[in-house]
Amino acid sequence: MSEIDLPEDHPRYQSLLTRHRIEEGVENGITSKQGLIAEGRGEAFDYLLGEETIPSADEAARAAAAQLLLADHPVLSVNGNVAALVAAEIVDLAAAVDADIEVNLFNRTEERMKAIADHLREHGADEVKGLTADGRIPNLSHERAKVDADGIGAADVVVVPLEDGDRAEALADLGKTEIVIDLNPLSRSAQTAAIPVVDNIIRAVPNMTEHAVDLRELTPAELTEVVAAFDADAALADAEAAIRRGER
Ligand code: PTJ
Repeated sequence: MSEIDLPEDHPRYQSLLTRHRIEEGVENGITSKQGLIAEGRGEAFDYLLGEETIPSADEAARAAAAQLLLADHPVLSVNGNVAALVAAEIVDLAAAVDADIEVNLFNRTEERMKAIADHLREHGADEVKGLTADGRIPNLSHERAKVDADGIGAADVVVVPLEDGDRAEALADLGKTEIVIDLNPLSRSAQTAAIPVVDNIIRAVPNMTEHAVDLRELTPAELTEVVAAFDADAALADAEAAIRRGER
């Protein structure tokens, strides 16, 4: 039995586990109520994708891992849904690619910032950025624009999972290379990303870590080839086609 009292081979196990973690996130002051709505939207896409990592999403995860290994200063951005769903997995990915972890919220309150930072530390994070908030993303309303100057402010590559389109666009406008994890291939965030990973975050993050471990021995030139071989438009079109076919 698992953390939700269901056998792991239950056909709806992943989806029920995800709901359970999000509910718990709301109860613990980590996830916003809007996060429940975002989760429902994601689930619908995941259902149509067969609740599995399609091959083009796996290629995207591999390119994302290569991009993170090439980065000078990669940062993984964490919101209330990400913290509730994959706190330990984010810590593992950060260790595998030597990235910073930064809390960056759409509905920012000091209480949630602190609850999420504590939750990440409980799951093994040494340092959690985002609370200093001495940097700003231009062209975004005040609260949502707050970043750490030596975190997302100084990053060259940022992983932005489950992000709203405005902020994804504003970060891309700053010239940062964006890796977006979003189950909706039509979302502005996915469309803005250099590397869109159209997959459930609970599969995508551990998958990126596995790829990073496999790619670690490659030279920078070889890693650059992995990134260059990835075609974002083709990956988005493939995910949309898979969703429209809805084959399960
Ligand atoms: O914690 P905060 O305050 O920063 O708020 C975070 C939310 C998620 C509420 C906020 O960023 C938001 O409203 O996001 P949106 O605009 O609803 O977009 C969320 C996107 O994530 C949608 O395109 C969903 O399809 C997608 N999504 C939801 N759950 C998952 C997901 N993608 C991957 N894995 C999921 N589990």
